Amino acid sequence: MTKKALITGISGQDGSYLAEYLIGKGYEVHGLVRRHSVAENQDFRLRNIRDKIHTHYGDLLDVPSLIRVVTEIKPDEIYNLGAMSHVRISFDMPSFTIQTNGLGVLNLLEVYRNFAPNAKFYQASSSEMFGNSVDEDGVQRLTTPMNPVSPYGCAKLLAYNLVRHYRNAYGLHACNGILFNHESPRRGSNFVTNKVVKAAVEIYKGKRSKLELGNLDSYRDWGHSKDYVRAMHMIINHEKPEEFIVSTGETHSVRDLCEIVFNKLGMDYRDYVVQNPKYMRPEELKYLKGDSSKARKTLGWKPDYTFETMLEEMINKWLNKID
Ligand code: F7E
Repeated sequence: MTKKALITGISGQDGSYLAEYLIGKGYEVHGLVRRHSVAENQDFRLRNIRDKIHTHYGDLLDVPSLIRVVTEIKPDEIYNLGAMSHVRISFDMPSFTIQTNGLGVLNLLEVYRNFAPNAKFYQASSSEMFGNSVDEDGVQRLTTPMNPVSPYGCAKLLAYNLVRHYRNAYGLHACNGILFNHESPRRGSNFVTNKVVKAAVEIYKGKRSKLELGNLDSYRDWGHSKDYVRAMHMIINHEKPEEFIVSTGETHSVRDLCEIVFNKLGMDYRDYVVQNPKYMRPEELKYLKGDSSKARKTLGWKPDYTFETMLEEMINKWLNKID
């Protein structure tokens, strides 16, 4: 029988890649979308698969919409990717962030437990939950304490714990993927990778002369979204619902990122990049490097992209897009 998947956040970077991946695996794919005043902006990442998926209006904070969608679809797998996903903006909108990323998950778990308890549930947990905790060997792993440093991280930690609690209390197949940063040509252009790549290409094409950034000395473990949505499907279909870290195990500073991207276009980032305090965070997560050995050993997952091949794909997208 055809399996049915429900993806909240289907119009985002991960949602759109996951939908494509599941279609390729023969799933009937449904997605929850929020109403947007510019209808074209609602599903532009889904333009290649619009006629292959089913979208439903709803919101994680609108319980009746969740009940309607879950009872109508009767999903076999629920992927909760819907969130306010921008860490710096979470300082500007702390209440909305806590509601959507924390209470919204509770709402979905309640609807899942009451209306589709035989389904499997995947929660998009985040390395932002670790905050500035790092083990002595310079790595975050499943046993590393979680001390979030942003409203976003605090809300994600609440959701992570709720998922574990619902699994233990009600015997549900609910699991967490703790994903480190993951990027692609579909990444929003206010996240640092795509912001740097887009600006570098614009500078290269003579469209602008400066790039304003915040902290250049924070380190991130950056993978590719396409590799990470494959991991989501493996995690939810693992025989036991558990926690898994998904990461490359490599870390780079924002400065390294600038150097590599500008170099690939034959330029020196120091001639163009300036700092603007506007992009700094009240509390910064300084360093991420994840240990994904459990996912690699237990699930057989490994990334196909390297940091460099991912950046090349992103550069080529902007080179083709900008005249
Ligand atoms: O920042 C620094 C910034 O906004 C990365 C989300 O997917 O990954 C993502 O969160 C680093 C930070 O991602 C600018 O301070 C410097 O240290 O690309 P980002 P993020 O905050 O790490 C986690 C795992 C998630 O779960 C989130 O949903 O880059 N940085 N200058 C800057 N960042 C931005 N955005 N803009 C700058 O101008």
